[in-house]
Amino acid sequence: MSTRDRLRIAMQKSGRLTEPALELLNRCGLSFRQSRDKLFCFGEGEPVDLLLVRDDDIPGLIAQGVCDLGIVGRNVLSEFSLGAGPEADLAEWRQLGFGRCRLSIAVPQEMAYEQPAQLAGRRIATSYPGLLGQWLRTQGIDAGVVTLAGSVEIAPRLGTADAICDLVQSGGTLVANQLRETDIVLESEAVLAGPRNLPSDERGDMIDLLFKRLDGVMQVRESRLLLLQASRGALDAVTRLLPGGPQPTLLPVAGQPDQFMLQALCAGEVSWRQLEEIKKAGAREMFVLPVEKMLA
Ligand code: PRT
Ligand code: ZN
Repeated sequence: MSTRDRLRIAMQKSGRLTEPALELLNRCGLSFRQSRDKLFCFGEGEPVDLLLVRDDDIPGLIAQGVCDLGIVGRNVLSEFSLGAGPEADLAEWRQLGFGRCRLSIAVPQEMAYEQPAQLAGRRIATSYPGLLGQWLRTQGIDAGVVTLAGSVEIAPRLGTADAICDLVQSGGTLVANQLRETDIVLESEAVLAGPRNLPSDERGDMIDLLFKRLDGVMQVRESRLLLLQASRGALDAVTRLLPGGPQPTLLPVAGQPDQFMLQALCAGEVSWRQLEEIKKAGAREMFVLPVEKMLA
């Protein structure tokens, strides 16, 4: 196989998305040789390699065809797509459930802010001029956009802006800078990005396989398998209390014709309280197990 027969995925070299992205790829059965501080990681087993770069470079590397896919925040991907021409047609192929944050407008705490219209004629500092500009247009607001590469949150105190548009997670940074979040411009999380038209060769097959594994991993990530025993008479009451998920499976218990083993896939955590309720309805021998893999 020549190098380009192998799939190449771009991901952040060192930052918030690095650990969870690697963990997710590992869960998809991909492992890599070479230490993480190197630029390139060679895939062992499957023909999938990693390119470790700054997150801001990831959409461009996909658009240029240097990488087939990339793991990047929606904020970075959308900002790139707004700035790039139509020839760079990138798609968000999967949402990955980590790196969650929001791109928000924030104003000084003392400002009597009630609605976006009050931003008209003001200067808003941001590292996301494309996304902010788009939001301002949809709101019909004419405001000044001050583009900064970093430290956006101190702009109002420095007097270089009246408000900011920046990423927020816990909100701690805003509070520390006497700012208040007012409007959400974009909800973000890490996504698997790629060209809208995926290759149809061996790399395309590998992408298909990766998507299927990812779907399995994402589906079971929060899932729990609930196992319990109940008598025939209690089955209805017990089943009614089961938290979500598809129909449970019933198995007979050898030598006890009135007893059943019930197995149910639950979409999320099963709490102690839920278990206690199900037990009250007649269940015994209850187990809650994490689900590691699933292939539909
Ligand atoms: O070196 P490189 O360019 O690759 O890294 P980077 O510094 O640009 O990125 P990094 O690692 O900080 O973030 C990577 C991605 O993580 C972002 O593009 C987002 O998609 C996502 N993410 C999730 C966040 C946050 N949460 C986050 N809280 N990115 C940045 N922040 C910053 C934010 O800019 C602000 O300064 O954290 C501060 C706010 O956090 P709270 O918790 O105080 O609200
Ligand atoms: Zn960056």
